[in-house]
Amino acid sequence: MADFEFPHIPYDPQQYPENEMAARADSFYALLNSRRSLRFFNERAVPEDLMQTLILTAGTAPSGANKQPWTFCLVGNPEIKKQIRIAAEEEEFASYNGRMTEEWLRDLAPLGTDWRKPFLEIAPWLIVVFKRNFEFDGAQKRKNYYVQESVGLACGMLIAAIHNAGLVALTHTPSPMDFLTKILGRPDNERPFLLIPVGYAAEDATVPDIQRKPLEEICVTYR
Ligand code: IYR
Repeated sequence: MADFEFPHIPYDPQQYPENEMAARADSFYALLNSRRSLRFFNERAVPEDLMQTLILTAGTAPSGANKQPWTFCLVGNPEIKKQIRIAAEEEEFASYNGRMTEEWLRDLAPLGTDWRKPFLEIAPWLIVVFKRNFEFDGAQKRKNYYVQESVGLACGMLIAAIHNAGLVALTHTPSPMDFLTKILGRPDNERPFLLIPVGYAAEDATVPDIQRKPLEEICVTYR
């Protein structure tokens, strides 16, 4: 084995016979293909330790130079959720009533969204994801790398983990979202990335009737 300056340890890869591999790939695809972004939540409580496990799962994502440039704020406090809803609705009202282009509004029409965000109070938990653009090392700033990509990957793993647990989520992006920095008192090296309400689906929840692109449209093969 190569000689490294820093310690390396053996890695024991999980491998499966081809038929088992295909069955696992099919069932994982079926699982993730049944995920939908939900806007209608139930108030039913979700245990905090379960939420922590989901966040640990997100934290397994690869990241630039392994800097793990993310902070997940787990908000269950009703008063803070209310503040977040009020601030988000204020921004969204301005967006839907003048800031967003006609084209953008037309593109969103199939989703049936508007400025109202009641789910920010109804969902038992909000995960507010912050990207860490750099780290403070005393007074010195240390760089993080590929922050956008890294945090995006972690959020993908997070929503997969949420779905796997039988819960629902919305990747919500109120814009602009600097109010989250203020409400949650986050430090200067962090910027809000995504606001993810998590919980059980409302009993009468609906989702837009929209489709995923077929393989031919998303995959180009070079044999
Ligand atoms: N941030 C707004 C608008 C919005 C924008 C996109 I792009 C979406 O995919 C969905 C909504 C909102 O959350 O309603």
